[in-house]
Amino acid sequence: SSKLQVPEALTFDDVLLRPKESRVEPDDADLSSRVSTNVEVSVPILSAAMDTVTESEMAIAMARHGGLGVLHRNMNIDEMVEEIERVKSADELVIPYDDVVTADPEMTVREVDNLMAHEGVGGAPVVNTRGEVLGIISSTDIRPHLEVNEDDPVTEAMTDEVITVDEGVDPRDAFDLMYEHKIERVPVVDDENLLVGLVTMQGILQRREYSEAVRDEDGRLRLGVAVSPFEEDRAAAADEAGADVLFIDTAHAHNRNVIEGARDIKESVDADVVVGNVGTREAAAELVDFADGIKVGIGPGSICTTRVVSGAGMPQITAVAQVADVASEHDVPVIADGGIRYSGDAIKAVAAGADAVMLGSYFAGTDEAPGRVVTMNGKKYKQYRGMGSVGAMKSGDSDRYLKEEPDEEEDYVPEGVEAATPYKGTLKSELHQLAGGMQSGMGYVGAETIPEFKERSEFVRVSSAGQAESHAHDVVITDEAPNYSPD
Ligand code: RVP
Repeated sequence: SSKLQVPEALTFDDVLLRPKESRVEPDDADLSSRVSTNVEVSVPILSAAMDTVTESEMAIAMARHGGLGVLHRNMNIDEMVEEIERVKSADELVIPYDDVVTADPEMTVREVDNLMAHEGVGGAPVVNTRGEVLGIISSTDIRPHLEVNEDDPVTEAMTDEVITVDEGVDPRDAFDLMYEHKIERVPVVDDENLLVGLVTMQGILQRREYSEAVRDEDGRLRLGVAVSPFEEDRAAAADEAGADVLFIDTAHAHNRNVIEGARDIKESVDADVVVGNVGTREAAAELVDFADGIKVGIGPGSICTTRVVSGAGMPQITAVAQVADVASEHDVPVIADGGIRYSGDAIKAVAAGADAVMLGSYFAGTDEAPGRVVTMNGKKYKQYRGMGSVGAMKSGDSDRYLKEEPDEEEDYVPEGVEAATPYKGTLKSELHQLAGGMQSGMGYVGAETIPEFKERSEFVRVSSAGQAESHAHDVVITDEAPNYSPD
């Protein structure tokens, strides 16, 4: 029967990169790539749109370290807008007027001191009710050894010859000015000397520290935001709030209604629109003419039970390769989403044709992921759950899996589980291992850039004996490695 002439589909453990002659040292391998038509990243890595993985804290850390966080959508639209604004304003050079802590000239030194301590700032412009800058006060002006009395008006203690900069200041000029005058903060004023914002040395230094950071044209951190194909108002609000990429977030995007919804959204927003998930050539062919990126993964996720529950899915290396065959002809970026356990899996996904990879479980155990650390049997864990699990569906939108909210808990048909993942410390060190392993892979293949690597890499097929040989074997591991744990 033709039903039994079945094509083979492969996943990460079925293949290895064929080593090739190389002049590339891993440190010199350049991981920069793009996640969508207009959004470039320094490392081709995204954190998953899951409520135990990406909220603003994760998105800020991902963008600062060169990748991209994708905000989940198990929150209402107002919360989403706040989260987006948190990311977009995190590294803003000029703190906008509304966010600047200012002192009132009527206040006493003590009151200003308390205010600054309470707000966690080291200084404040003193402005009158018109918003005019009268002076600037810093905690060093009111140290106890100085000759100021706590009950004196703040105008006695402040510096009244204030160095200010004009609106639209070049950050470098502000830095030079602060350096030259040994000052920590400079008010930004308009032509009537009214305060419009504040530039701080701390903000400038922070920006220098994150040289790999992924930023928009205005220097703000970039982020992605997951939206449903059926909620145009959410998409519009995310776009308006400054989302750089909208991720049309479904478990099966090769669906007429999803494609129509995604198209409508694409036509109405400025942000790039990535559509997913898919896992076949035909699905990719439907998306290439309007999507800014295609996300691949039907069932590979660590917490995903789609393949077992529904009997449908596509092993991830084959899924990525098939989609990339079509997408590359139309110059549409491909993101491999799910199933990545090790850095080697991530670079194999790129070899199969992905421009970037998305991970959930790998990051769920870090400090920046939502949720707290719990201890079980003396080991530390963090919660990690599928967005199609009962718990996640109950606490938010269940339409990722195109299901109606049932009346009774036992009526849910979940396609994900609720789990715990080992606690891992900072995102920075996890990303360092992941990116470092990917660079190693590029070194073995002799490719200096991601496009070159995609071109040059070749797979060999691995038997189960070969697979066993790949892992640590015939030994008892005595010390934990930062990038490997057998499972
Ligand atoms: P992983 O990195 O293997 O943990 O996989 C994360 C991916 O799994 C997500 O980006 C998403 O595509 C998918 N996912 C999320 N929830 C579920 C589910 O409940 N089935 N699957």
